[in-house]
Order: sequence, then C-alpha cells, then structure tokens
Amino acid sequence: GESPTEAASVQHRDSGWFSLRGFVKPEDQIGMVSMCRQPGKGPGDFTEPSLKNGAKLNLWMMSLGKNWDPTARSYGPTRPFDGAQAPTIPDAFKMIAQTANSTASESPQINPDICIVNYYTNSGKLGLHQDKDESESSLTKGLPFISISIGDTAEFMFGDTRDKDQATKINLESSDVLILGGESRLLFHGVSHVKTNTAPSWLKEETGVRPGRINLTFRQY
Ligand code: MD3
Ligand code: FE
Repeated sequence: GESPTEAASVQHRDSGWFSLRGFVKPEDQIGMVSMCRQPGKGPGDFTEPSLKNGAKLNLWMMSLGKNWDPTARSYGPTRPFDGAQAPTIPDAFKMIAQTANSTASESPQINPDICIVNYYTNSGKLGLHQDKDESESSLTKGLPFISISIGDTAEFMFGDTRDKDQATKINLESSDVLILGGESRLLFHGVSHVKTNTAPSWLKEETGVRPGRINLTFRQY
C-alpha cells in the first residue's frame, strides 16, 4: 500500500504554516483513540474546563506529559484541582507528530513535553484565541506546535484578529496534521463547529459509538 508520506498532501500557507491531509494511517488513528481512552476514569483523565462566564464549550481536555491549567494559564507536573499526575505521552504519539513535522515543514524538530488532548462532542467548539503565554519558551525558540485531528471533521478558523467574520475557515478531517511554526504560531484560531457523522466509518466501528472529534497538540516548552 501507500506510505503516509506518499498519500498525504502537504500545503504551505503563511510563514511557518504547514498542513498534511491524510497523514495519520488508519491503524494509528485507531491506536490513538484507544490510547486516549486508557486513563479511563483514573487520574489525569479528561475534564471539562470551566469558563469564568459559565459558558459550555462541550470540550473535554486531557494533558499528557505535563498538566496545562487553562484557568491559571500555567504548566505543572500535576493538576491543581485534584493533584493528578499527567499521564506520559506515548512514544508512538511523539513519533507520528515528529515524522509529520520532518515530512512537511521547514520548522525545527521538537521533542514534545506536553500533549494537550481536546475531545469535542458534536456540539463542541473553541473560540478564537492565541496560544501565547508568558511561560512559553517555544515562541522565542521558534519551535512549532503540531496538531493531529481524529474523528469527526471540524470547521477550523484562523486569522490575524479575534474577529470571526474575518477568519479563514478550513475543514480539519480525521488524519490531518497541522504544523504551526514561525509567524503562524501567533495566529488567532479556534473551532467553529464539529460536523456530525463525518468520521470514517471504519474508525467508528473500531473505536465504538461515541461521536465527536479528538485533537492532539504537541508542544515543547
Ligand atoms: C494555529 N486546539 O488546544 S489545534 C488548543 O482543534 C487549540 O483542538 C484546537 O487551539 C483544536 O489551543 C486547534 C491546531 C492549532 C494549535 C495551535 C495553534 C492551531 C494553531 C497555534 C497557532 C495557530
Ligand atoms: Fe490554541
């Protein structure tokens, strides 16, 4: 069969932006979904971040490697609300992200120490925001983020401002990889909505019936 590097189509947009469509192999997509479920209801499992205004995003988060605390906007070995240690990032995950980076982009390689896993239900969304934190050294070092999408397709938006109407919208499908380096690291970005019943049928059959989308973002701080 085709190797992922042959099958994937690479696109280069603005400075530092690379995307690969169809990069993650079916068996790896299945493996990633199963592994993301392993923490189960144990320590470090998915939690629903609460927003100050009480709004619902229908988005659940899990941090691997280190914990990201969205309220304090800081990193640590454990998460503040229950003291749970972040599960380790599986080597297989790192390998897929790094291979995508070296295949597609001109960005330097990263050795990810944190992987943020977002699970969106079919009504999940994430408003336009920047990933720009004082504690980030990745920005000054010019290191990229690597994002992998699995499951239902998302309409992803990005732009130079917080204005939704000016944002560019693209679909992120199961197996797509985005690499955000250089100036693209500072783009405003978010998920406008998830498209019901758009995941590949073999993925749904293999991983069960829970609909929605998983996004894994690999970062080195
Ligand atoms: C573009 N996650 O976790 S991933 C996030 O689909 C986040 O779950 C979205 O935004 C998701 O912070 C988008 C792709 C992504 C990640 C970081 C970026 C796109 C980016 C940083 C700059 C520009
Ligand atoms: Fe983000």
